Amino acid sequence: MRLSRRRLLGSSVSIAAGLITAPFVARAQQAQWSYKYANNLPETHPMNIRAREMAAAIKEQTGGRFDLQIFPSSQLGSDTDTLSQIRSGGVEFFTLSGLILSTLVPAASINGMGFAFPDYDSVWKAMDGELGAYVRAQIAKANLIAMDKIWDNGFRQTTTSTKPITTPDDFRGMKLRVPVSPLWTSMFKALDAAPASINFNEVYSALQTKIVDGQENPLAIISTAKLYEVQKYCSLTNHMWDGFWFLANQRAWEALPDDVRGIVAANINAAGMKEREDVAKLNATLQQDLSAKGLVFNKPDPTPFRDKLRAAGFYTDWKNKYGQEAWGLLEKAVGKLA
Ligand code: X2X
Repeated sequence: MRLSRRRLLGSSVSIAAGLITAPFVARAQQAQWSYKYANNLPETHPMNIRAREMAAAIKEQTGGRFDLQIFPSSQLGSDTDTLSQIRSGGVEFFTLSGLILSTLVPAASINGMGFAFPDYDSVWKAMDGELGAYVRAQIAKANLIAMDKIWDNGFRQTTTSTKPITTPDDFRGMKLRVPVSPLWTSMFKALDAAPASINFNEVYSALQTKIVDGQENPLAIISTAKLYEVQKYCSLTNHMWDGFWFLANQRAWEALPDDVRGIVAANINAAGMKEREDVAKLNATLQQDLSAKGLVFNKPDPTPFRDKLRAAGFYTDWKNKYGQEAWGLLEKAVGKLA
């Protein structure tokens, strides 16, 4: 009786000890910070491939203290929804096109000015230089933190299910999906198209059901989001350069101790540099692959498109909207536009 009672006591003590130590051990192995990173691109896009590598490196370098959870393909909502969530702190990180961010920070669309950047060299010089610094300062005023290195989306090309774009006239009356952004709408209106603002998570089905005839995106997206399945023509219009600011919710960012914040920032910026290389390579080489998948390519002369925008007053209007300081920095990078 005594023995068994002691045994019973002993075992209940060890059970109790187990209950106390088990969660303690688990907590020691768990991250201290678990932050969500949302984006709108497929898992196969270099953005998500580099983000997964980056998350692993951050975990290792912080000794497991920081865990970055990646939510690709607009899993947490459309870009418009996610922009609200990063402002409220519902997500901690978000990569967003500067043009869409311009619904909150007007200056952030400036890199998308029609036919402004001739090549990647001029893009990186401007975005890693004075123009990018100007835009990041505007973003900070909206209580969002933009990492130093903008990630590449790329030079945008036009796809349609109806006909190739060879001259500006081909845009006339065309129902074209554009992202939710005043600059996009304004530019395609100036080209006499009929732009419809649709978030990216609805683009494939909008094309498939022919709610719109066409859309415009870099080749890396046309490929990884399989837009070639629901489009016939791809016209290499190169009409604007678009990039993704890697944004952090300010409160969540400032809650991190300096050492962790340093590790996270360094890895995000390094991953962004690798993503730039991957995307540029894809955008330069995917034409062959997409042709084999059935897309019919052509490359129009950009001059008449630019002339039409100029004649419509597009550049002068936007110069007035951005103001002399921002416009001056853009023209310093790309030459006179208006
Ligand atoms: O919505 C688009 O077209 C995309 C994926 O290119 C952007 O995020 C701007």
